[in-house]
Amino acid sequence: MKFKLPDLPYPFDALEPYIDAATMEVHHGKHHQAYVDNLNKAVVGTLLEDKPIETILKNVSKHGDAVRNNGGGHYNHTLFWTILSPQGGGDPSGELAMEICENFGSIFHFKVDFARTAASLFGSGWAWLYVNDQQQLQICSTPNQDNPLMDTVPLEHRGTPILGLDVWEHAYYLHYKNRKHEYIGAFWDLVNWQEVERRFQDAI
Ligand code: MN3
Repeated sequence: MKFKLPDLPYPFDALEPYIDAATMEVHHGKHHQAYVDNLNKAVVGTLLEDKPIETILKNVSKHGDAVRNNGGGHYNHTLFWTILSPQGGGDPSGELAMEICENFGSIFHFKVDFARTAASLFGSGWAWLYVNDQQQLQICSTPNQDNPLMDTVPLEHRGTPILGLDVWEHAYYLHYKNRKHEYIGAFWDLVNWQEVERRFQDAI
């Protein structure tokens, strides 16, 4: 099988108390595994088997819903695990911090904008910080397992994601129940800004 579930870079309980071990175990071992399995089923015997996931998503309009939903699910969760860390939290620094301040006014305003975007998403989806074609940092949300790489999202929301927050109920419901705002607030205590900075440098 071409696509594989990546190992989590930390134990299931490493993100407690912000994200509980039971949620991480189901989220990684069941939900992400299912996206990988269903993506493999959708691409087996096709030319897509040999393409990187990013390339597939950039042309996803040419493929079916199974590739869009499961390819997006695989890419999004793979990114998500890496931008969380038990040593995360605090604020970004360096060039990323300067760019965030330039685009959003301050780190604080960026966090408020991002959290508002995540909280106001109706139904399942993701909030993103991404670099657009003009090399600007932007915030958007996407429904389901879509993301800014996909040629199916509106042009103004396209780019390279560098930070993403899963706001599907499966990401928080066991621990937070309907308290989505608390989950979004706790996210900031886990963000691995070094990894976000690395992705930012790759994107520009
Ligand atoms: Mn998820």
